Amino acid sequence: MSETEIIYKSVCRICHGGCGVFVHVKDGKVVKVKGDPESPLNKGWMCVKGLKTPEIANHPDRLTKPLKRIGGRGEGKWQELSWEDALGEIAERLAKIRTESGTESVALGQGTGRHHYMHVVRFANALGTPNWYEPGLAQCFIPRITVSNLTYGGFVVGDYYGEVKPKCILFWAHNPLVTGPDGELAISVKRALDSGCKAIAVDPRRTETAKRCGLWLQIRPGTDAALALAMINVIISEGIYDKEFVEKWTVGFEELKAHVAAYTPEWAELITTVPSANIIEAARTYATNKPAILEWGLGIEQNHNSLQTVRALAILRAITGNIDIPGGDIIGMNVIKSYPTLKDKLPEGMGKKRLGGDEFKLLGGWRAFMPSAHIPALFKAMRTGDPYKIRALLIFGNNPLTTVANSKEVYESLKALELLVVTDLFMTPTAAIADYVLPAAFWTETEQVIGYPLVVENMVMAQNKITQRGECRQDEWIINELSKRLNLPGSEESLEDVMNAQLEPLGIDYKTLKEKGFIYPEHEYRRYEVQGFRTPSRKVELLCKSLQRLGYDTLPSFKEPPESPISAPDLAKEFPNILITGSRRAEFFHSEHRQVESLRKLRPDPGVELHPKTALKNNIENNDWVKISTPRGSIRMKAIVTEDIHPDVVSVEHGWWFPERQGPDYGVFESNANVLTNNAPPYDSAFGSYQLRGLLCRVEKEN
Ligand SMILES: Nc1nc2c(c(=O)[nH]1)N[C@H]1C(S)=C(S)[C@@H](COP(=O)(O)OP(=O)(O)OC[C@H]3O[C@@H](n4cnc5c(=O)[nH]c(N)nc54)[C@H](O)[C@@H]3O)O[C@H]1N2
Ligand SMILES: Nc1nc2c(c(=O)[nH]1)N[C@H]1C(S)=C(S)[C@@H](COP(=O)(O)OP(=O)(O)OC[C@H]3O[C@@H](n4cnc5c(=O)[nH]c(N)nc54)[C@H](O)[C@@H]3O)O[C@H]1N2
Ligand code: SF4
Ligand SMILES: [Mo]
Repeated sequence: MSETEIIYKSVCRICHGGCGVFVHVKDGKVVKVKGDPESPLNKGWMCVKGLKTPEIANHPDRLTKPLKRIGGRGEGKWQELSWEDALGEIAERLAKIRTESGTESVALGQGTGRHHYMHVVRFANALGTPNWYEPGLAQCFIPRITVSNLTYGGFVVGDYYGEVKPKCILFWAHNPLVTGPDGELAISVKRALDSGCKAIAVDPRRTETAKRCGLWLQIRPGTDAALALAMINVIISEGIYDKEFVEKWTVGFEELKAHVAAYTPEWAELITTVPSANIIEAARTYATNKPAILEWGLGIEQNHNSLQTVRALAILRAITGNIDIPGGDIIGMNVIKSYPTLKDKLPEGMGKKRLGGDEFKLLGGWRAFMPSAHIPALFKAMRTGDPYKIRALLIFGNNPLTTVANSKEVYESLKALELLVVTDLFMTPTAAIADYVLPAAFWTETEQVIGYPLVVENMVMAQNKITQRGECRQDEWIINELSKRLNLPGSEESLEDVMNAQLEPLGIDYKTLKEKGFIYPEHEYRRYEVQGFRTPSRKVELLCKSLQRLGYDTLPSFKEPPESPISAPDLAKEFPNILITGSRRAEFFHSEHRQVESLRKLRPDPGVELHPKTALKNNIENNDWVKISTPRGSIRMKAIVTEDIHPDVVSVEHGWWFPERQGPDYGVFESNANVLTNNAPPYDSAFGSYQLRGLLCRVEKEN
């Protein structure tokens, strides 16, 4: 007999999200989701992916049982086994490797900020390995978080939620109308733009967001530091900075002023291709329309100068006095306790063994926000055993064959492992070459405390376990079960214990939070007036002495991208266009959702955007299949010829593979952006960021 429909309150987590939702369940299955009009964030709105929750949750291709490889690696022969057997065997093999080669020879991998993110870090510490990675980090968010901490003593996000609305938004390498939420939701940004605030976009593409902006600075990729320095120059030389804030609350202004004197808009025009008149207009608009939000995105981090690029942008906010004011960029209140990552459990001396940690101090050194391994060093150690062999890798929600630079080398690295365990929702090209594949729970099947907006945790929400699919388990459970079998510290604490500990400062437990749905304390603006900024000088550090102590420049500067028409003119004869990769699309999250029919229908084929000038030169027409090549390799995609892109730039989507094709590779090398990208040096000197944007490429019509 069919049950009646039950409606639960929860929070969608297909992306970094925080959309409050109602989940309709019938006969144990999600049948519908709807936005919750009472959620302070989305007020009833949901994006196209979120609305497809039932199709994803109930997808016939979901993994539902633990699998063990029985044929050769990648042969596609699997045996189903019980959790008990799978976890027992994996634990036994891990114990053996740890005893023989030390725990540093076991690595952990994960993807972008999903529910289990901090639990994987906790697992690494409890296990005693310094080697965990995430394909974002150096290329995504760690520069922004670290620089915010160094400069202002806390991470900032745009204040869309208070009574005062922004008068100006500067969207820098960020397209939140498609990619939100990273600290904002697409809908909050849309509302702010609808209210008529001024808006500026810095992007080589005229994105959905840039189309809503009065001013679009069409920048040459990888040159953002030059543009930001020139805007600082204009704001200081025209005296339109916030004098009172600068005098009272910053250090290093005179040094900054002298430093940027040479960085004129004319200087920057030659580097960035943005006309100097537009640079001046952008600087004036941003500095004189207060409060203003500076929305920064990924394009400023996927290059070899990420530290100083991000620093230059951080300084723009401070000299215009937009920090922690209503309608500006606010500093997070972190209303919950930080996740108990057991960092004191990492054995002494292990930090020193972290691959790449010595060289990239702000990624893997002791001053790093969340120390992790440098991906090129880690994958090299899998392949070559230099400086020591990585023998095992446990992956929780990551498809590195699609999301780590230089896919072919990633493949060689993974194949060289003795033990590869992948936990995922679906069989992927990465999972297909694993030894064990474990079925993960989807968001409607998990419990979690969510601090939102990301990193600053001003609001707190509960995600609710509503359904159960097959034998799927949430990653935290899998980690806890392995921890118990390995007798690791912390294994006596359940996930609920951990969540309750996080909620302590709010005086509630997880069960109560679930009933309430969310807690949204009012933001306390300008707390620095009482307690100062959480930096060594208690002020905003325009000049950052902590960086000097680590051997990095205290003031930002520009560096020409290493593979550009200017720095590599000979290579540019063969590869005349500038490549950017990974601009997001609304219907997919990274390499996910290609098997979700209704979403795939919206985007059946991988796309490459190019300018009509490039198309004409190469005899390419809209919708033609084209070959895109770099010195690393070639891929194929369908041409999207558009005026909405810098004439020299070619933009390829990332994350493409074809679940409908045969395993083990599912066509993963055919249209995968990371066949083109480079994981070789030079890297950013502090974070080790490699370049996913601003490389050289060539496009040709396919025969
Ligand atoms: N739908 C969807 N949403 C997502 C994701 C997804 O996969 N799908 N991924 C999530 C994740 S993990 C992240 S990190 C965020 C990323 O979100 P965003 O930061 O908004 O990132 P992108 O769309 O990757 O890039 C933003 C813009 O940077 C531009 N760009 C490229 N190179 C440069 C450059 O050198 N300089 C400048 N100024 N601009 C440049 C691109 O043209 C693009 O329009 O999105 C998150 N949200
Ligand atoms: N060329 C290029 N490469 C990029 C980028 C770019 O712009 N250009 N962007 C980079 C950035 S910013 C990021 S953050 C990374 C993102 O990279 P990843 O987060 O690694 O993204 P995916 O490759 O989609 O891997 C996610 C896998 O996790 C699975 N999954 C989803 N939810 C869960 C869950 O709850 N548990 C488990 N166990 N699995 C789950 C999905 O099915 C999917 O197979 O990509 C990076 N790679
Ligand atoms: S924006 Fe993110 S959280 Fe909101 S509905 Fe879409 S996928 Fe879900
Ligand atoms: Mo990311």
